Amino acid sequence: MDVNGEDGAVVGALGSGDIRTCARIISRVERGDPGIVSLLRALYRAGGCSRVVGVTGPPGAGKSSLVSQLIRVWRKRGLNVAVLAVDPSSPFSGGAVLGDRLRMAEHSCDDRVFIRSMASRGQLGGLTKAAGDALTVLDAMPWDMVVVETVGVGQNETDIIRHAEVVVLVQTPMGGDDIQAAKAGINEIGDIYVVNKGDHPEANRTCRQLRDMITLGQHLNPDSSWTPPVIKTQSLLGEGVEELADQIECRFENLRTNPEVASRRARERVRHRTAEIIRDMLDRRLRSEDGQLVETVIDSVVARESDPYALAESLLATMTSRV
Ligand SMILES: Nc1nc2c(ncn2[C@@H]2O[C@H](COP(=O)(O)OP(=O)(O)O)[C@@H](O)[C@H]2O)c(=O)[nH]1
Ligand SMILES: [Mg+2]
Repeated sequence: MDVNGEDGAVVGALGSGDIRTCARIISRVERGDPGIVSLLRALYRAGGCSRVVGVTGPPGAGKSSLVSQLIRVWRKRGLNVAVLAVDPSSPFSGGAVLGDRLRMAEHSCDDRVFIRSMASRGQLGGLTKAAGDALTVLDAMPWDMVVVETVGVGQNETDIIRHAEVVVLVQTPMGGDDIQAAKAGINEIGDIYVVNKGDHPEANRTCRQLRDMITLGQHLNPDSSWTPPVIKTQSLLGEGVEELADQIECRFENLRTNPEVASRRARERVRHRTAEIIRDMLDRRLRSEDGQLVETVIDSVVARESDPYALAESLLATMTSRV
């Protein structure tokens, strides 16, 4: 693949850890700038050296506070950290995102830490696609750890968390019914479970129940080499966070020594990423002149002389004939 001079310079700058370039490129990604594709292609090929950790769970579970504490532990261990906090539920960069900034403010003067928030405002493509691109940028830089924090439980095909190599699922102490509800996500996506707000009286019981559930579901887990641990944390005080960092490390080590599992997971990530890029490409086409084609036949569909399936097929045929 030929990389043009300008892209080459950016790849070089990012490769040497230039934070200003990183911020600038992520802004272009966020705007959905179509001119950035050749750069992203080069970055993907140059990247893949960071460890990408996903932190997910319901809003208010303490993900951002936990990530802030993790940064502290990792910095103490001499690691450089980048964080992408993605909140699909936030239409503007308001509430949650501002909250993240406050929670992570203690790291703002550290040039070995980079924190960026993304919300779903005005991306041309979806937020998931933009987040995937932003991770491609970060992963082409010399960060030891790249964290993607996002809301959810990771069961949706378009989930941002599917970009991560190791997923930490953050829960809070809960009652029996909620535990049942949480069951669906167990073993499906989490490599490590955290019960945050360990100061809550139900915390120990929730940990026990989660452990039982993981043990029960373990025969369904395609990866028998790893039983997801459950860690109790108190992210405001940093309790349990060293252990969490150790377990993240353990899981990466476990994947390194289980190449088949690691490769299956890597292939799954590429599948998701590719599907996401295709959706984005189609979306952009529909907004461009190809989309105008809809207008030329739309009335025949409204009049039921044609149908939306036929319209979709002919549009797709037109688009792919022009690739
Ligand atoms: N009691 C208690 N509150 C916590 C703990 N961790 C976070 N919180 C509080 O929970 C709220 C949500 O935290 P935040 O990190 O923004 O959660 P996020 O939405 O999952 O990122 C904040 O008010 C935190 O102060 C904890 O360990 N114990
Ligand atoms: Mg948060």
